[in-house]
Amino acid sequence: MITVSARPYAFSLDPAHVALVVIDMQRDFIEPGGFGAVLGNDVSRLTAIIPSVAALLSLFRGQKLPVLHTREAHRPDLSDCPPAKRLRGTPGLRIGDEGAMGRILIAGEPGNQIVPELAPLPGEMVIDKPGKGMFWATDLHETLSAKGITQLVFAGVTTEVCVQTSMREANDRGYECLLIEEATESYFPEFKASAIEMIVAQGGIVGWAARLQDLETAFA
Ligand code: TIU
Repeated sequence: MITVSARPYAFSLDPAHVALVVIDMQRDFIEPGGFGAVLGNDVSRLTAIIPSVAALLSLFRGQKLPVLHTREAHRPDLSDCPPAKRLRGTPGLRIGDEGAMGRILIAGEPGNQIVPELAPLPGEMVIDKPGKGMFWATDLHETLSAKGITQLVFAGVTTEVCVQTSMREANDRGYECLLIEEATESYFPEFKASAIEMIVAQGGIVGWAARLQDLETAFA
């Protein structure tokens, strides 16, 4: 076991049963012209965490620990996109519409690719998920269970939407979850801060949070 300084208390990381999960670091959320932008967000905040996520990926790859990437992605025929999701709000473009990086949030389109700096390596898991949470309508729990993975270290975007939803889903399925603070971001800084506090409150009701440096120190 490796002890990681964390909140609300130290995280006992088990290298034999841990995986890194990088949530939705796809161009749709990180670059102008994608889903994040058409929802009215300034996407530049999210670009800033790419070096921290890259450092976290290097740490796991260097230790030969498993890595999982997710993408929020819908089928081209939109059969996995509920109208309640597609018709929500008044965005300039909706899911499935043609945007600056191809069809918005559709699997296989340029905007749906993970940013090149964080591209998955051969052998790393890549899960397309139609929901905000990574277990909804995916076979991920079976995949992780088959590999004996019981702990998940989280990074990615956005903190209070897909990251927190995925952490909550994972927590209910019995995984121990650790969020790396510099490797996650929100379009709204106050939401990021609040989401982290919600996760670690009440003795870690959803999980733990740690600084990247604390994880690097623990592995050194
Ligand atoms: N809009 C927003 O903050 N997030 C999403 O729509 N998806 C993810 O968080 N990936």
